[in-house]
Amino acid sequence: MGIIFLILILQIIALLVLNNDGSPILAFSSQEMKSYLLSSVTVRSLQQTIHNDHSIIKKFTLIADDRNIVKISPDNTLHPGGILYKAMTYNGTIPGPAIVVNQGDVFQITVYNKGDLVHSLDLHGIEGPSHALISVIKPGENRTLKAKAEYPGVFMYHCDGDNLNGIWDHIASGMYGGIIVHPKNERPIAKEFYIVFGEIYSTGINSGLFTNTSNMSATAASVKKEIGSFDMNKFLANKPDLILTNGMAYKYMPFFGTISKILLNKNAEVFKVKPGELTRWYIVNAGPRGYVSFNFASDMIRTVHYNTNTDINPDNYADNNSIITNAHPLSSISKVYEVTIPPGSAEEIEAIFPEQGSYVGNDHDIGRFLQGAGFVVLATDNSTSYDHPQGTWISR
Ligand SMILES: [Cu+2]
Repeated sequence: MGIIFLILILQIIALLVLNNDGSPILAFSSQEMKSYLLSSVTVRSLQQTIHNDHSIIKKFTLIADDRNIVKISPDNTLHPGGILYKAMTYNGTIPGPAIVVNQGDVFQITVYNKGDLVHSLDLHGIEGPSHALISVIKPGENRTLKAKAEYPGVFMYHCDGDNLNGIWDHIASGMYGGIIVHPKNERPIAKEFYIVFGEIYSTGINSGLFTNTSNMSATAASVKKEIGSFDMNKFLANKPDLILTNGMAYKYMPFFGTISKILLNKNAEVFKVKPGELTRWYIVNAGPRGYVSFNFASDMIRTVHYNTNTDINPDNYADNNSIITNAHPLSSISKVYEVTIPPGSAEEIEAIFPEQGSYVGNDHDIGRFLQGAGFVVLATDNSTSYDHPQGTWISR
């Protein structure tokens, strides 16, 4: 009894740590609500429906909005004063929350549109428009989709604008996130993290690095705070200003340089792991245009792909279990240095950081790295199970 109580308290502490403002909160399923009943932070959006046949539907809520001003670069040497952007968001943050289900779960997502524009939802990893898409939600309205999580892995979700009209700026302005489907045949326990890359094309950034507006010699004091919004010309030219990691460039990168330092983020959080422990990273590339050449500097990685071969008699689709019974992890035995993640795609990656020290998860397109696409991983014996940066913890 004492141990159960202790575990409950630890879970609640982890939950509270992860759910203050500013960064993505996790979408909690109704099943997890049972464990976290004492937390008032997330209970509001959690519901559970038990049907006559005892099946449970997990319910998630997303609030679409297009009026949030977010900080997409901290005040640093490259962008004195920092950079603000008029974002479009699910649940108020870039990215939206990680939606976490188990393979075989039936779940539903209700999207409330609290914004001024038409929004929508497009779930990757789900088959059939009636399950994967909500194409139009007018301001003030809400719509719900229901789906079954057949395929394990990590996938992107995003806004399609008004039935694809505006999909470009709705994604580029932040309406995206990841859906994680834990496999029935689970991989070994690992410390897990949620990371989403995304590009920014802003009208508020006129002269590249070392400035945030038009003044090349800008200082934090002299810079005029200009709130940017989506820049169609930069988007068409494929010239992003920044590459965000979980909603901000340089969010987890304190500096470049040892002898000659470039300050990137004096408040940077870093990812902590124990040397030798198995870690698992759910990495989404929201794009909307560029590829991510992902690697951990000074470590090797292993990608996890699942056997989703459904080359079976379509008649078997009536039988819930027959579709995926042969699903099992096909993790490649071999390790690689780098993996390409196309826009709109995602990868489940495992890594063991063999010795103490700093590692850097990054996009090896170095131009994009300079624009913010990196994060520091610190391997230290002082790491614990619940010391994730805010919003990067994955629920079970
Ligand atoms: Cu939208």
